[in-house]
Amino acid sequence: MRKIEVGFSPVFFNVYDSPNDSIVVIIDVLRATTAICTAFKFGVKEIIPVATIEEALSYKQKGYLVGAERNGLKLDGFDFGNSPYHYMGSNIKDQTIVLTTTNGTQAIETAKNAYKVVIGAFTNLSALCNWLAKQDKSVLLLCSGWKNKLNLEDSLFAGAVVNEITKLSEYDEISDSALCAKYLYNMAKEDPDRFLHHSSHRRRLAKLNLKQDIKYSLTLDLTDIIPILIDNKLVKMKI
Ligand code: 3SL
Repeated sequence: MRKIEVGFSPVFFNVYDSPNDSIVVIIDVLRATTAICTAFKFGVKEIIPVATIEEALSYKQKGYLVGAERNGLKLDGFDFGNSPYHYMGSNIKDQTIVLTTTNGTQAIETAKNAYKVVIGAFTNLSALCNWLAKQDKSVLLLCSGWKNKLNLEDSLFAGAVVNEITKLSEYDEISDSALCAKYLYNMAKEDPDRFLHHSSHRRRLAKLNLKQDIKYSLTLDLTDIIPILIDNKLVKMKI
């Protein structure tokens, strides 16, 4: 039985039937999952997501390249923050990067024992949906939210995925959470940027002068790479 569910924040993970038996899509469009997709587009070999700053620091001390963000800001002493623009340089090609972010890498940690964990962003939407629709598995769209609270942009992206995959394939059950996200997306799809105008994280990033990150993160289909978690490392899925 193939179902589609949306977890509007990581705290919903265990609420769903057998989440560890589903494909879990981690969503943090502003900005962690967009930054991850960007790093793969620019040739990173693998990304090791870690939940804590202490873990990130210990990798840094071992000589790894490390991205670290809290509350939207790059942490001092690390190589990158969480802007997709930090992951566009030739310095990341074929490298291993360690990454910790406020919410996105926590959501990955929550879901790490699922059947498959993949990364979703507007920048890989079509590739992700085409792949999901071909899998004989239930899908849990897990929004990273903000400190365990729902946020609008991740919910919107979850709705975009529900919208697409239900056009491409038949699912046995589309949960109320999935319908809710889809209805939200259908209200917003003509102008997602405008729809998100009053959202809390958009305002937070705008205050930090990160409007170009928002614009980039809402751009569709810049890459067909789907990052997948294998042995606690994100790598480029072989399709
Ligand atoms: O929460 C996260 O993981 C980040 O995406 C937050 S921020 O966009 O870097 O502020």
